[in-house]
Amino acid sequence: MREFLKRLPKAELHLHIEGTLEPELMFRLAERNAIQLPYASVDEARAAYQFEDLQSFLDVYYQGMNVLRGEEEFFDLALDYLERAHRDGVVHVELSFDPQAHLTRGVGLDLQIDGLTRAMSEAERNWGISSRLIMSFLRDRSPQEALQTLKMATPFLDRLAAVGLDSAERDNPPGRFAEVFAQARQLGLARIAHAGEEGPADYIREALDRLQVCRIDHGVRCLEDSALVKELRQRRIPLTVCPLSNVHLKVVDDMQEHPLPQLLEAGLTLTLNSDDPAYFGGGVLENYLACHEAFGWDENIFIDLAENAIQSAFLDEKRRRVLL
Ligand code: ES4
Ligand code: ZN
Repeated sequence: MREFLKRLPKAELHLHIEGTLEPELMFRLAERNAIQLPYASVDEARAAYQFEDLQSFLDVYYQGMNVLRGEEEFFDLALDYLERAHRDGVVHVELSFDPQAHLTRGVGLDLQIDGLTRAMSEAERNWGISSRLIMSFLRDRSPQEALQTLKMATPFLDRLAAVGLDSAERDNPPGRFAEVFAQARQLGLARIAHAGEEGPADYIREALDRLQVCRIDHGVRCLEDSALVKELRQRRIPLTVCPLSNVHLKVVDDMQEHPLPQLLEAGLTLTLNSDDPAYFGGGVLENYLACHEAFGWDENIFIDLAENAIQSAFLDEKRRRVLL
């Protein structure tokens, strides 16, 4: 099965590029910039990746990205990840980044976007892997800051596929960001949002109604609202589900308890993704394999899920046809 899943052309739609920072690269970049890390070794860093919930992960995640200081670090981060993705049989990636987490550390938006997009071009040249960039707003910071960030992104709009919404979900409903999402829409940007991971099903509805998103990141808690499930099914709204992330952040107790079989039974448009592969036990291939092991899914189910991702991607129709 591993060989089959590896060869299956996969697209990854839910990936935080800062969450691909493996401890080995973290140590290299720390050395380059003479930064003191809170870990004595790569092994000690890995051992610290034990989380109780989303917030306890986010604390470690924001700490880790402190080694990203300039264009070169964003380039190294993205190229390192895209090479691993290519080796796992990933043919297209939509990578999110969190500009506010870097702007607040004094790293300019131009450096972030230049480094990431230079790596994306090089990866396409080297390995034929295509990729798009998604700019995410941090929902645990103010809507005003998100508006400023969108304004700063004006010179780079042609390099963005969409805007997203991430970070601590609880008590940060999507509606707070209605204005910035409306402006993004005016600018011609597609919209997605994390919803229904730790937050309630209501946040999924709110993201659909008030942010006009075309995809939901996670969305696993939609099952708590049958009318919402019906709407998601009828509108074929893709859910970018991240099973290993859900286990590591204790959204579910273990893979056996994951609601993916019910989501599939409900006729929803599902995709499998890694979220933060350096922190949650592996990339998109490991997530496919974990589903095979937990649910006994056969090849046909994975063919459908991989096709869902390609159909749901921000791709021009020519590239989509090549990938299907
Ligand atoms: C994130 Cl809400 C969430 N989940 C996983 N990774 C993240 N990175 C930023 N926000
Ligand atoms: Zn995520």
